[in-house]
Amino acid sequence: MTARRYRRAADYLAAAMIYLRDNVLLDEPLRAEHLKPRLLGHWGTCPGITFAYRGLNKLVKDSGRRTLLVTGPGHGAPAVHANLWLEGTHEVFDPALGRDRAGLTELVRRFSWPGGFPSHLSPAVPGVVNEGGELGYALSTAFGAAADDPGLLVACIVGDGEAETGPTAASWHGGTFFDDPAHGQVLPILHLNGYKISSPTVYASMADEDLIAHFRALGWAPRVVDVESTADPDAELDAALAAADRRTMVLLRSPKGWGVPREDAGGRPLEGTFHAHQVPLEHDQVELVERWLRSYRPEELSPTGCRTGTCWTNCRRRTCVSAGYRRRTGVRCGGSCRCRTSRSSPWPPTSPPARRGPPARG
Ligand SMILES: Cc1ncc(C[n+]2csc(CCOP(=O)(O)OP(=O)(O)O)c2C)c(N)n1
Ligand SMILES: [Mg+2]
Repeated sequence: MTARRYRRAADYLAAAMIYLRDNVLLDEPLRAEHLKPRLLGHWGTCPGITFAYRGLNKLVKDSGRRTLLVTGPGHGAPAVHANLWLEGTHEVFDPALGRDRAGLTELVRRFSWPGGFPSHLSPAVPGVVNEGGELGYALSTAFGAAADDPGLLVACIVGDGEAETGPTAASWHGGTFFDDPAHGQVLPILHLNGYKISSPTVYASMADEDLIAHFRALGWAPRVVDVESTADPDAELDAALAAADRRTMVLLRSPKGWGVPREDAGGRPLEGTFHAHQVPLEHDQVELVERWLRSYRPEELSPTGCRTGTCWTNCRRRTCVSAGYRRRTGVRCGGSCRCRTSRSSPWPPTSPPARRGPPARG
């Protein structure tokens, strides 16, 4: 499955989770009764999360590295569920979420539904160690997860709104202590989609060169991936992730709500604006919702044109799907214990850490 096709599947699933309780593969024309009665979710951050997630899964597959993802924008839970389903992690933990039509229907219905998945990420979701809902702690959680676990890569998506919180502003300094090989590697991905809830963000408003200078001063070596300024943004992300070392962070620019219609039926702009933050279209615009959902061509997402959903992940060219949930969720020792390897240096250290020089210019 190509990167774009994979993202198309994941983006479709995330949007379907927010909107649909029936007709989940659009086998028939969309009608109001197919929509959930209360539309509750956050679309705006989802396509960017999936963009990063797809790249990280390729990295896991290519490198075999145990990798944990800490998702700061936990309100983007539909994207994480979509990816967990596509890669097969969900079905490991819950056979009702198998990668077939029944599992897909269950996944879509369960989101934001009484007794189902909460609208935000929670520790009940496989691989999630950071509760969604209160922004600010993703990066410090990522450092905590990487501490004393030398083989672990902890990727951490930080929203540009979350990045304006005091806790996150302080957390960038965590890298100071993580040059120590006794620890895992933290790889921040600052998601610059331009907006928090309804106003622009400081970081997204800064020029690339100023952002790079700012984060270099904090000890990071930033790599910019701007999905709108390149023909193959997935390849650009793959290159950045493959070359990532302990100093690397990714500055990811993508439009808020990437993929939603440019404007609603009344001409209100959606894609790339704060209007895309939560539910971009309400019940009264069911025709536009259908057009949007069909733009992902759910009927074509299987290579054979079958409509069971299984081929989305079981096709032979699974180039971008994770090599297994244990690696993807950072699990070791069967998952139930958090055993410690012996440290290569004493803790707390008996002498102050060596001063870090500036990261190499890249
Ligand atoms: C501490 C805290 N303050 C406010 C909120 C309300 N809130 C929910 S989502 C959001 C915007 C987040 O923006 P950003 O981090 O840029 O995420 P994205 O744009 O990817 O949705 C805010 C302010 C919150 N969840 N936590
Ligand atoms: Mg944002």
